[in-house]
Amino acid sequence: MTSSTGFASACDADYAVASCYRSIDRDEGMEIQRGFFGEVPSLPSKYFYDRVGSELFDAICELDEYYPTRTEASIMRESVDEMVESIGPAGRLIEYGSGSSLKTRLLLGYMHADVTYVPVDISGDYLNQVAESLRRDFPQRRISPIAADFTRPFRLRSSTASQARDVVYFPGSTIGNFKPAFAATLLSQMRNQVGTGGGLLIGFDLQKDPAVLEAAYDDRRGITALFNLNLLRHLNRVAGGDFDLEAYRHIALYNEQEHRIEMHLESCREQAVSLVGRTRTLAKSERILTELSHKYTVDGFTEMAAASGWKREQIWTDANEYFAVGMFWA
Ligand code: AVJ
Repeated sequence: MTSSTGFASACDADYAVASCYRSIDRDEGMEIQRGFFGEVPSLPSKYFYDRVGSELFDAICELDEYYPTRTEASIMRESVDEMVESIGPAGRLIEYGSGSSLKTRLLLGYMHADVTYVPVDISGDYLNQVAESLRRDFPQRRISPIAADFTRPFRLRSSTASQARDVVYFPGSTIGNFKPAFAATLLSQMRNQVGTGGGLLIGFDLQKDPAVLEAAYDDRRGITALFNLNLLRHLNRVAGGDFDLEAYRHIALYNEQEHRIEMHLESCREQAVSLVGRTRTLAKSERILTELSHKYTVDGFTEMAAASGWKREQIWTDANEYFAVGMFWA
């Protein structure tokens, strides 16, 4: 099977190999090509989350420097009553990028019994593993996972609960990984998914001392560096890459203009790299952008949400104003 892009022909063998993993489709191949073979090479951060990457991220959440997860969890513990009160006897709680659903367990324990939990995650096998453990721990709760890439429109199963409202749950400041334009698109997609009267419970990281931010994305133990490098191992497996992980160095810098952390992998020497059937040369010290993590102000985020049709109901923050969780209605 040959195609104009040369993608299929070069990767048939890899594609066959990849099929025993979660194989990438043609669009994903094109997306990877556009990024990596662009002027400034970049790679989609969604490829952080294969099984190894998901487990490395769980380890990151335990790090002293990485404050977002524990800070958000403290806000949830503090205000879960108000949050579930606000959600009410909604039909479904739809979590985008659910991962380990660790943070969600608090909500699942307090929410109205009739609420169905719909975890959505790109890592299918990890998702089903987590869903099984949730069913064991919450036997009364309906749990209906969807393996999907939430950055692309996906269909929800038709809802049995007629009157009930749907609420999207998007914790962890994952919204920050998207440039403002795409973040606005995603917020609109969520709004269209739940419809008028639907809700959004979202966690977003707040602007703060750049030294605190850079430490959070470049921890002393080097776990974030492993998480970043694992992206290359995953792409070697599913997209015909031949990255030599020893030949890259992890970099995390705070961009004051754009109010965001930028993670890169820096090439330690001049080297040729093949990926999705094409090859490019990386110069010594040339950087591949692997993740953006935007940081917000409460008012700035409220404005962005309003532009996508969301009305702010309530914002909860921690005492240091490091992190915020917001409830919005469509
Ligand atoms: C899970 C995407 C929110 O951007 O803070 C953690 C991922 N990257 N350390 C973030 C991440 C580096 C994290 N999100």
